[in-house]
Amino acid sequence: MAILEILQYPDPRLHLPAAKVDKIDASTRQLVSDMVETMYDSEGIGLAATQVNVHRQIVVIDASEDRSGLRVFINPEITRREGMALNQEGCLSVPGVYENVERADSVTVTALDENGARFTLNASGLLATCIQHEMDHLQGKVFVEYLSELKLNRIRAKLKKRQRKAA
Ligand code: QAP
Ligand code: CO
Repeated sequence: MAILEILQYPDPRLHLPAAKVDKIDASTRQLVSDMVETMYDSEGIGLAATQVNVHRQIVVIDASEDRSGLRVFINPEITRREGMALNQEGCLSVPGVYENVERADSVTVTALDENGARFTLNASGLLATCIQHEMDHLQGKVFVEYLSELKLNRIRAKLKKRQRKAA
């Protein structure tokens, strides 16, 4: 087990697209378990492999209150989207920034689990939001890129200032 380093926006590696996983083997399962540990350690509800600089289609999510709802999605695909909802989002790669994003209110997703078994899940609310947010990461998209240029520039300036202070 290991805590992995999470790329921080605007790291250009956050924009690399993730390739499909073609074989789920011991090293895939090791990565999944490290991602789970990293997500829980940083008190996140979701983490995409892109954020730990692994450009493969793997997402881990636990959107439950009591950290009992862990789900692993390998090669996820959304097969149904319904309704629209505006919800506040955050991101472990953009710490301290929380903004409203409009997304589908409910989705159906099909994916493989860490044992290679295919499953289909109907999700709504926070879980649906999180699935869409994490799947965006696999395509190289970060949630702040849905915001206006004005807001995005303010966020970039804030993050730069913070990175200067940390250095
Ligand atoms: C994505 O994000 C998400 O700024 C997962 O200081 C979030 O786990 C989808 C976090 C909300 C839908 C709704 C963010 C932790 C965690 C921070 C996260 C922070 C510490 C973000
Ligand atoms: Co994120």
